[in-house]
Amino acid sequence: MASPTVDIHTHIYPSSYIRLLSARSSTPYIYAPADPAECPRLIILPTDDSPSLPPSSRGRPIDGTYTSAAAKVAFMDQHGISASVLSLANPWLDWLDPSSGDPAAVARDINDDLNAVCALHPGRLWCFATLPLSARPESIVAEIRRVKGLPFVRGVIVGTSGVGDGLDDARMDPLWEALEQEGLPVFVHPHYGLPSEVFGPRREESGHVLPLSLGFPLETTIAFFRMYLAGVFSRFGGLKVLLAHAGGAVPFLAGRVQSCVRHERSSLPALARAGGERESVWNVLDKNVWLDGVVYSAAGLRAATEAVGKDKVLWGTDHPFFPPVDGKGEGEWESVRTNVDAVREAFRDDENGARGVLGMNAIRLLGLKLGPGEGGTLE
Ligand code: 5CU
Repeated sequence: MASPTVDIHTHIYPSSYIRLLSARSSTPYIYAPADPAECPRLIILPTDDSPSLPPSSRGRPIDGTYTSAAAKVAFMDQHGISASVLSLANPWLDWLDPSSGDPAAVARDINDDLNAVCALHPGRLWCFATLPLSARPESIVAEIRRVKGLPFVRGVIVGTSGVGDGLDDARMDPLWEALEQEGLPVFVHPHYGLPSEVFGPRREESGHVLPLSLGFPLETTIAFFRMYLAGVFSRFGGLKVLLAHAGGAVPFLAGRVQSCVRHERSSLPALARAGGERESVWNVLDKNVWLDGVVYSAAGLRAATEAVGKDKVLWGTDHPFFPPVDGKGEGEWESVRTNVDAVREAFRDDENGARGVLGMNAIRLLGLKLGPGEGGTLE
């Protein structure tokens, strides 16, 4: 039997979330054109809502690939994907204003919705829950405890803003504690990118290329190293984080961060007073970090594997983003093929390593029990 293929990075907007965005008119929102023959538009990134464009051209068309479990499973069948771990796509609930509703109740609806979607395809679909990060800390922790009991939830997804000031904020500690206690891995995913000015005065000429290819992964990179510097992984030694897009530049820059930490004059006296050494970046990568394989190159995958170990890199697609550029979804998606080929090339002489990245590592990390016959056929 072929080895199973598991997609760890695949998004969906369940109906409860679509209702929320459809009721809004500022980012994030869904624009419904007056002509019902036209596709509604999903406007989630700040750069999506440019006043220079008519609303009917802003963002991207949102079709069933973003919202429907049947479309997800059709995509999986088309690509030989045995199982998928669904997550709500950005910007999650980060933007919810607690003064105009109860974020915890909204998160409960979305997580129940996600769990129900997975229940339609047992043995093929699981999910990462979303957290009501603008709710009171007790409510966020209560939702972490509650989703642990939902049969298809295998972790949570968070953006990099945390409860407002980033994932290194001490106010995140009760959340890390609960996630560590419940054994729920945390999928850290970007949304905010970098300030647009860093991309220079001609940035508009290349559209979303710089924010998506560099802004997103560098956002994740910075979020992770801020967590490291704040000692999150020393305080919560059992915390498991899965970093999106192979951790961005984390594998490449870990050594430099480690060196700068060793030489940072301002922290040397404090460390000496504390009688010790800061835990090394490499130790944290070894014990706390998993990376997805959504990096589109063998070179990137090799770096990811070097940084965290070949049993801790997990393949994914980023579906429904990056669809075929010809607008036809029926054939194989080039973005999927590129990520499969990267595994094949990086693990040319290591069939077991390839099997691990393509599926077995996810099965092990998340305790997935695939249905009979779900061997997968991705080659
Ligand atoms: O293309 C995009 O905008 C995105 C996005 O917003 N989120 C994501 O996960 N991938 C691509």
